[in-house]
Amino acid sequence: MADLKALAEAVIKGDAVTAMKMTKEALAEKMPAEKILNEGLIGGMEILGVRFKNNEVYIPEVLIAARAMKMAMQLLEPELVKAGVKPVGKFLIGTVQGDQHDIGKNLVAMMLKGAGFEIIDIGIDASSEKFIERIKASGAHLVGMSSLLTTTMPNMEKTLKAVKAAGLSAKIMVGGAPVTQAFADKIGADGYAPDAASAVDVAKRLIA
Ligand code: B1M
Repeated sequence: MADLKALAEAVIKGDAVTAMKMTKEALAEKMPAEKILNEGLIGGMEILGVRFKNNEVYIPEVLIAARAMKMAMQLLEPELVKAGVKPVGKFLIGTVQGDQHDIGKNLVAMMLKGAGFEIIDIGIDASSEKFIERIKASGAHLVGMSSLLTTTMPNMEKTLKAVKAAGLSAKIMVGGAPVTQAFADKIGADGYAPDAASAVDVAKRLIA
């Protein structure tokens, strides 16, 4: 019988080979893909998210774990599609116009993916028009904007206003090193998170 706790542990350790082997074994035993995803892969990322928040692990560990999860996910995805398992929600994320920093954004995207969200990553230097076009095309429920420069923070407000003016109902979350809760409140964002692990909590709250 597949041991999903051991699978979660392999994800936490970033041991992609073991995570893939265990995922294959669990699928061969006809264990439902959703159970493998929730208790094994997402279970591991959840534990890692708490450790990251508590500064018990750091960015490299999270990146390695996310890679292990991604590789095991590739095995699960066809089964999840067959079983009609829906993602927790669609989360569109990008770095705002004028800003090329994407390490934090990618980390947030990985943690959200680890929590079961479908991620639509529109990359860096994304204009308001690009956000709107891609929100419409994807039907995203949540939109995340990242900014690392004080000079690009105003583009968060610009994009947020443009999204609302376009009549889109997606909830908007902001983050990035210079962004604060006070700034998020000032521009009327629905949510703010200081780090990738908290971003998962905020996204889950906004989608609930
Ligand atoms: Co840039 N840079 N940079 N840079 N860079 C900073 C941000 C800076 C603070 C350095 C400094 O001066 N001390 C400074 C900004 C100053 C300011 O605005 N107040 C700065 C500058 C000035 C610049 C340039 C203008 C430099 C120049 O060319 N003169 C230029 C701008 C380019 C542009 O964007 N147009 C520039 C360029 C670059 C590189 C390309 C060289 C490179 C980026 C590579 C890349 O991202 N692919 C780079 C880097 C690496 C940095 C530093 C060193 C590191 C940023 C980083 O990746 N941190 C940074 C200095 C520093 O922070 N020590 C600096 C790690 C990352 C995991 O953290 O992104 O904060 P962070 O993400 C966190 C949280 O903020 C949060 O979760 C993440 C994980 O916990 N978070 C969210 C992020 N997005 C979120 C979204 C959410 C929720 C949470 O919801 C949607």
